Amino acid sequence: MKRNSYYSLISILIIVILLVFIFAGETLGLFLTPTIDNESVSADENLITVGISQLGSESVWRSANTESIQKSLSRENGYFAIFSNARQKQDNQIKAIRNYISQGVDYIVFSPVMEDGWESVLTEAKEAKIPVILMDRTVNVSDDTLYVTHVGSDMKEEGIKAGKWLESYLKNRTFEDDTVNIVILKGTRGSTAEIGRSNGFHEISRNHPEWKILEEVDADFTTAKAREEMTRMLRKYPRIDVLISQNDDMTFGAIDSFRQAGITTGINGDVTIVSFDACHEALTMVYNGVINVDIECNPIQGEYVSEVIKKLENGETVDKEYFVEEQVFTKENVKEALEKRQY
Ligand code: GYE
Repeated sequence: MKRNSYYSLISILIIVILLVFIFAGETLGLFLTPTIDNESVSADENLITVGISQLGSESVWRSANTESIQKSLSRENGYFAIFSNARQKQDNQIKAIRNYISQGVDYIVFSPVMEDGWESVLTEAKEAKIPVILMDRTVNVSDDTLYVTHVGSDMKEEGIKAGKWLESYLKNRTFEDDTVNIVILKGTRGSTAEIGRSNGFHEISRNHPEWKILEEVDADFTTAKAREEMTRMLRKYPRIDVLISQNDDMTFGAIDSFRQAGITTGINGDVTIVSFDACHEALTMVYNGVINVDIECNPIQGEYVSEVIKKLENGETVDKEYFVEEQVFTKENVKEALEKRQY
């Protein structure tokens, strides 16, 4: 008898420990596999179930994008959203999407870390009749019926804007040997943001034989990687005139390296900086003249995604692509945007 109660006490303890572990794991997001709380779904069948696969949390932009989609697809707005973070790994995204398919969600919203490699998993979603909405970045697939729509930015246009700004800025400036030495910090290789911004910029740089692109290097959209790469490039190249940095987080890393090397940036500085995203911290630097120009990329895409879902729910047709609105910020026009910027 005594022995029995000893065993049941031990079993209860084990169960409690397991439960605490599972609960803590879920809360901290340690388990990648998203779970649907079936009870809550069936308790309110009017909720639209959406599986969201975010690609990571590499930048300020990304956090704002995550907040936007979570806010828009809230319970109050009629959604039951399940979220997973792929930590910049395509495999994790594929796993998350497969999970959503097997759990039979109503919609899948995902931000693909890179463009290639989605044919199989998207075919599985299509066969399961689950509409897929691409947010932020897009995919490269031969059959575009594998997704319903793409809500995001015109990344190529952003690259063109950067090139055009530089073109007019350099018009009345002279450089040693008449060449402008440029380095480019690129985002995650093969991602829409990297491809679009690079292609757009090159469309303009192609017309300028005097623009000498010393190096284009992948710094994965992160501050740490950019700091490392910029420090390396500063040792290698005696004179860098322009930095094109494909997001603000990388710009911050590069500025750290310039400062360490005693090099000034921005208006009247040694290096002209063209950045992308336009988050609050970077816009402050534009205002202070440390960054010359910031090409906005708008992460507030949740409302657009929600609108698309509501349309689909009503049986309406949707466009294949929705672009968010974006501007170009320099010291001259940044003040107002800076005051309003939430991220
Ligand atoms: O510019 C960068 C982020 O895909 C547009 O991804 C997005 C980019 C954004 O990490 O900061």
